[in-house]
Amino acid sequence: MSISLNAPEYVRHEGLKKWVAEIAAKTRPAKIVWCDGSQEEYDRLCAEMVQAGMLQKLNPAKRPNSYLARSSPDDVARVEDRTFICSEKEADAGPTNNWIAPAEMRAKLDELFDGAMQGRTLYVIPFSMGPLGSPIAQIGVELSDSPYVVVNMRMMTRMGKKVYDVLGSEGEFVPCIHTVGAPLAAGQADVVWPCNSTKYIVHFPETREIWSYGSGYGGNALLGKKCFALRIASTMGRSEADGKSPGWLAEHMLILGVEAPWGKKYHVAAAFPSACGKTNFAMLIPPAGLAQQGWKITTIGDDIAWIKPDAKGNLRAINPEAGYFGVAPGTNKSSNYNCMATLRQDTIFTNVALTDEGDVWWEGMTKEPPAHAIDWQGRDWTPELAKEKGVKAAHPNARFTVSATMNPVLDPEWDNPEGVVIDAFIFGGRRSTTVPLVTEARDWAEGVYMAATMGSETTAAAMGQQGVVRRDPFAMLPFCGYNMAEYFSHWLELGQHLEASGAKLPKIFCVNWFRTDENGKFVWPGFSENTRVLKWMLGRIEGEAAGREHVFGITPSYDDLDWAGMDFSLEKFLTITSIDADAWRKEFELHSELFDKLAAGLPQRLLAIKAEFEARLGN
Ligand code: SAT
Ligand code: MN
Repeated sequence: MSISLNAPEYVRHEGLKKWVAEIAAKTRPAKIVWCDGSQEEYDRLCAEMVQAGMLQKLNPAKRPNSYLARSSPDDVARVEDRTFICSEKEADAGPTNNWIAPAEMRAKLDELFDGAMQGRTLYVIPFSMGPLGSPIAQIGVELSDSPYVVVNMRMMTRMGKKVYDVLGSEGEFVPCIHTVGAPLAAGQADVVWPCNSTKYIVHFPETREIWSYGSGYGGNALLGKKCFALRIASTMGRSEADGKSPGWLAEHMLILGVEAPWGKKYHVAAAFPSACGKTNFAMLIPPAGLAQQGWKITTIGDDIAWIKPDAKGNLRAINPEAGYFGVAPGTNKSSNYNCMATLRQDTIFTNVALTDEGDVWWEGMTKEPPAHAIDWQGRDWTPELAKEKGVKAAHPNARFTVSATMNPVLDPEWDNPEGVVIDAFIFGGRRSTTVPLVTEARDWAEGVYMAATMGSETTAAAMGQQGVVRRDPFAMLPFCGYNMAEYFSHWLELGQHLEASGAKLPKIFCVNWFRTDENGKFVWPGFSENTRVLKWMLGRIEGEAAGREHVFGITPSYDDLDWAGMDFSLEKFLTITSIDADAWRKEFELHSELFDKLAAGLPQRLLAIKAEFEARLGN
């Protein structure tokens, strides 16, 4: 029995309709719903999920129009070992991606998706990554059997009916197919968070397709985010590079605006691995000492940037997303005041704790924990239980989903289809040792080297062991859709291309907020105080701030940072800026390991830079 396609008449794209019909024939849902992105639709789906027990409405007096979702305990983060780049050639995926031959993967997907949506609704979710109609934006359509995905995509992307106007009858779109992989037999009761212990997150870069099976969580299921806006988009940006055009970049970067007291506005894009504070940095409030001078920071994006050179050779960036899917634990009024304000209403929380008042709570939200709460798995929780058994109220990767328009410091340019001109790039990892607070690269290529060799201690954003240092080039290790060695070339070539055309390239900086003392405590207070580092960077761009050269770049001396209103001793400063030669010798060995792994296609320029650094370090 074939089900009715039911396409609304405003959908004029025959190719799209044909594809939806094909996927429906394969997955056999009970019905098809074409999402229009309206408030009514959002409210209706939320109400249905409340009815089904998948969402809980929070106390409207405490948290208006907000909901709590609890995932299955084994579906709480991205699954990197189940993520595949299925390029025709294995070498094109490169040694840092999981690869399976496309034909083999297609056979597997055929089997998995056969009847996978039985008993469920197939939602057709049209979305634009980037402002509708922007020359940098791209369109996607996700077919999903999860209403949770629909409501999250509505906040995370420009989703709905208006996308069809841009798509027209022949426009290009990236097809994204998602199922939780839990078909329902007739009369079978649903579980609260359907998913499957088998998971596949699959990308076909040549045909620009995404297939996701078995998970309902975050980056595994909201396919506009990491799958499209990073893995597929990075391959698009690379493939558009030829002799004439340098192509473009899809990066794991926040974008912020900084207003300097001298009346100039700057834009900075910064890459940090997942759960290393991108959202906090993007919503920074300058500390009083600097705010008084007139420093102001506004948010353009908190996770992903698409960056394209304009006709003048300026790098222009847009935030392809329209909302934030941020880490809740650790967020509070002093770590991120603006974020707490953003989350006051209209938010979906996933895997946080529920208080007795019907509000949310997570570790680090308030100094005093509630005396009792329901934890992220629906069990009773008390501070005693936390103390005695180490039970967490919220999952460490608990998230909030909220629309960007709720952010009180949203930059007025955030939705500008032309994007904003980037003045500086920042790369940062989570390193308790070795890497100093801030380093300016002497030139573009040395900056690419620093970004390429970045290491970071792993976090709860991905399944697997936490706290181990792994190389995370450009914070893109899990997100680059093609060979990482070629990605380095792409960055180097883009710089060369722009330099040759006479454009002024953004400066590149490397930061580390996470150095610890002998007791394992963070030395640098971070958060607002990071504005001091930003101020130094912009001073460098203007040729106003001083710095001193060391082995692999330029760092500020104590007096080069503005300490207005902050008490931070020279001794502490030295702890977080010291460069230990032995530690760096070991660090360079780890760079070698990465370069050995990426040897096929690795730009020789990076090896030459490494040799120079090592020579400067001496033996
Ligand atoms: O799960 S997501 O990929 O959306 C979030 C993250 O890991 O950065
Ligand atoms: Mn991210």
